[in-house]
Amino acid sequence: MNTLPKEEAARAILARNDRGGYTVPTDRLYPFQWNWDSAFVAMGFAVFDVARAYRELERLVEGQWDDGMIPHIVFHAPSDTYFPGPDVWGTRHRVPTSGITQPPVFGMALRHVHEAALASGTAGAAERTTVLFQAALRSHRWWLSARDPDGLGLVSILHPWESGSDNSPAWDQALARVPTTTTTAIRRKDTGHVDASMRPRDEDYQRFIHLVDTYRDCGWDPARQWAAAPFKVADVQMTAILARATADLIYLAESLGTDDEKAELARMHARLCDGLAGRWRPALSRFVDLDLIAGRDIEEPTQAAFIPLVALELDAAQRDAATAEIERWLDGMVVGVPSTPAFSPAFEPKRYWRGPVWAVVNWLICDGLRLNGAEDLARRIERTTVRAIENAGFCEYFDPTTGEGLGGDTFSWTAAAYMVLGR
Ligand code: 2M8
Repeated sequence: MNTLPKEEAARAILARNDRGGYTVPTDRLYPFQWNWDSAFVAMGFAVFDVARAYRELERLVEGQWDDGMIPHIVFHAPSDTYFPGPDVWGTRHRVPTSGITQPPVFGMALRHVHEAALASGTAGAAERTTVLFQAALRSHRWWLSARDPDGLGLVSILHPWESGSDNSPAWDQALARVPTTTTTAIRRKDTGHVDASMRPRDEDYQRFIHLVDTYRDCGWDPARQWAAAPFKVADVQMTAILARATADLIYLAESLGTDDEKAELARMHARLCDGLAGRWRPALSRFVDLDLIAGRDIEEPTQAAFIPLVALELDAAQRDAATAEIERWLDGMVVGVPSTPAFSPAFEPKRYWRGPVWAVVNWLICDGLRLNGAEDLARRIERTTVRAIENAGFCEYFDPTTGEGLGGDTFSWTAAAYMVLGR
C-alpha cells in the first residue's frame, strides 16, 4: 500500500486524540466522543488498525439508548472545556450522553471496517460486525419511527446540531422562528478556543439552547418532542446518509442477517430513496430540504444539495446538471466544495458551516460522484482536498477562497479523510 507524505502525522493525530478506544474530534474544543466524527475516524483507523476501528464504533454504541437512538455526543469522561455538558442535557442514560443525534454514517463505516477486516484477515471480524450490525439496525428503526412518523420517506432534524452543519444558511429562516429565551444559563466555551468570527453567533447559541430546553422538558420522549418541536426540517443530507447506510446494512445482511432483516432493510431503503428522489429540483440542479413547519422548500444552496448522490443513481440529465452545478460552485475557489457557494449572499468563507470546506463533506460528495460515474470530478476534488491538508495542516475546515486552515487544529476526521481520500 502506498504511503502518503503526511501519513505518519495523520496517524499521530488519531493517537493523540485517542482517549481509550474512542477518539475526540480535537483536544479541548471537542473533548468527548461525537457520533459522525467517530464513524469517519473508524474508517481512517481501518487503513492501518482494523481492531481499533471496531473499537471506535463499539465505544460509540455504549451511548446507544434503549429506543435505538445513537446520541450525537457520548460523555465518557468529564471535561469542563465544552458547553453544553451533560448537566444541561439532563438525559438519564447509563453513560451520560446528549439527547439528540447526528448523521448515521455509522452503517457506512461498519461496512467499510468489515471489508477491511476481511481483506486483512482480522480475527473475530464476523462476531464484532454482527453485534454492531444489530446496533445499526436498531438505530435505523429509531430513525424511521421517531423522525419520519408520517411516512414521507424523509427523516427530519429537530435541532441544527443534528445535521452536523450547525449554523448553515439552510436553517436561517426556520431557526429565526425559535425564541432566543433559555432557562439554561449559556456559558460558551468554544469562543475561548477559536476566534469568535469563525463560530456561530450568540443568537444562534440562544436558539440552540432554547431547543435543548424544550426537548429536555419533553423528557427526551420522541413523540412529545415531535409534537413540541419549533424547528423541524426534513433534511436531504440526513436522509441520503441514512439511505446509503441502509444499503450498506443490506450488503452486510447478505452474510450476517436473517431473511426478515433483509426484507425490513429493503423496505426502509425503498422508502428513503423514493422520498429523496422527490426532493430533486431541476430548475436548481440540486436537491432541497423541506421545512415541515412552514411547509415549504428550503432553497438556500448548501453542500447538503449534493449528498443524495451517495444514495441515488441519478438519470443522465440529473447527473449532468448536478455535476455542472458542482463545477459552478468550484469556480474561482482554491479548494472546494464550499459548504455555501460564493454566489450566495449568505457566503462567509471563514464562518463555520457558511462557506468553508470540510474534508469529510468532500469525502461524501466524491463517493456520490463516483457512484454516479463522475470519476474525474471526484478525483479533482479529492486532490485539492489532500493538497489543502498538506499545505495548511489537519485543520477542522478550510477557507475555499485561499485554502487557509481554520477552526480547531489536529482534527481527527481531517486526519481520517486525508488517509482515505489520498489513496
Ligand atoms: C460541530 O458541532 C458541535 C455540536 O455538535 C459544536 O459546534 O459544538 C460540527 O462541526 C459537527 O458537525 C461536528 O460533529 C462537531 C465535532 O467535530 O463540531
